[in-house]
Amino acid sequence: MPRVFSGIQPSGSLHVGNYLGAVRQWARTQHQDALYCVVDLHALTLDIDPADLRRRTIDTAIGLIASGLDPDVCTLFLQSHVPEHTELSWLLECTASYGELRRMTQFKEKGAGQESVRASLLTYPVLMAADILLYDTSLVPVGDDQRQHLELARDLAIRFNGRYGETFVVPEAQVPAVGSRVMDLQEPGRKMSKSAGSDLGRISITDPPEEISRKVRRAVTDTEGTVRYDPADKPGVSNLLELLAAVSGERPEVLARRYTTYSALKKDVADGLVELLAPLRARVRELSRDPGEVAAILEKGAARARALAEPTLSRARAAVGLTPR
Ligand code: AQP
Repeated sequence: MPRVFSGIQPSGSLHVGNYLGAVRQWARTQHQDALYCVVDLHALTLDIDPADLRRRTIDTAIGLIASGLDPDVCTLFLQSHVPEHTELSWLLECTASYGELRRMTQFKEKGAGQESVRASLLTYPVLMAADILLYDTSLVPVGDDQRQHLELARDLAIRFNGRYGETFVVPEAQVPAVGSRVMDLQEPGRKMSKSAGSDLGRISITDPPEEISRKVRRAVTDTEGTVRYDPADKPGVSNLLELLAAVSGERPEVLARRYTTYSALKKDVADGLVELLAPLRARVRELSRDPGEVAAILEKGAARARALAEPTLSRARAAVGLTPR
C-alpha cells in the first residue's frame, strides 16, 4: 500500500483553501497507511509569540480531526515531537545547494535581499523534504502552491540516492482536480492565505453561517455581468464557480451554464459552503472542550511516527558514512 504523508503549518483555524486543497484529500486517503503532521518547527521561520504558537498548534490539530482525520485510522502528530525530522534535515541540507534554495518562490518573496531574514527561511524547504522522505512516502496530497516544494523533495531524494546508494523513496504530489488553488475572495488574483489579504477574503472552517454568507456576498467579481468559467479573464467569478464545483462535485464550466446573475451564483456558493462546513464547525467546538484528549492523540501519533522514522534515518546515516550509534 503506498505510504501517504502531508503536513500543515500551525496556523490555528484552517481556511477553505487548506480544506479543499489539502485536508479533504487527507481524510479520503487516511485509510492508505497515512501520516499527517502539524509542522510546528516551520512556524519558527517567522516572528512568533510562543504562547500563540502553542495555542495555534493545538487548534490546528483540532481542525484536522474536525475535518475528518480519525486518529485511530491515520497517524496524526506534531513535527517537533519526532526529532528525526531535524536530523534528517541536516543530512539533506548537506545534499541541497544554496543556489536551488535561493531560487525558491517563498524565499524570493519573503526574504531575498534582506540581511536580517532568518536563515531558516532559506532552509525550511529542506526540512519539508525531510518531513516527507523520513516516512518512505509515495504520495503527498497537497494544494497547487506546494508543487515547487515537492519538486525539491524529489530532486534531493534522487540526488542523495545517486550519491550514496538507494536510500529514499521518490515521492509524488497528489493535487486535487478542483479546489487545488482557492483564491482570495477580495483579491482573486492571489491564493487564499492565512497570512496575506484581509479577513473578508478568507473563509475559515469555523466561520458562522452568516459570516460565510457575508464574505461570499461581498466577493469581488467584475462588471461584465455574464457567468462564465474563465480564470484568466474572470478570476473572481471563476473562483466562485470552482468553490461550487468543489462543494457539489460538478465541473465549473457545466455549473456556469446554470446561472444568469452573479447574485444567484453567490447565494448557491454561500449555501453550499455553509452546509459543507457546519459539521466541521460543530466538531471543532466539541473537541476544543477537551484539549487533554487532543494532547493524548498527538502523543500516541508521535510514538507511531518515531517507530517509522527511525529506520529511515538510520539508513540515511549509514549511507553517508556516519558511525552507527
Ligand atoms: N488557497 C489554497 N488553495 C488550495 N490549497 C491551499 N493550501 C493552502 N492554501 C491553499 C494547502 O493547504 C495545505 C497546508 O498549507 P500550509 O501549511 O501552507 O498552511 P497555511 O500556512 O495555513 O496555508 P497558507 O494560508 O497558504 O499559508 P501562508 O499564509 O504561509 O501562505 C498545503 O497542502 C497547501 O497546498
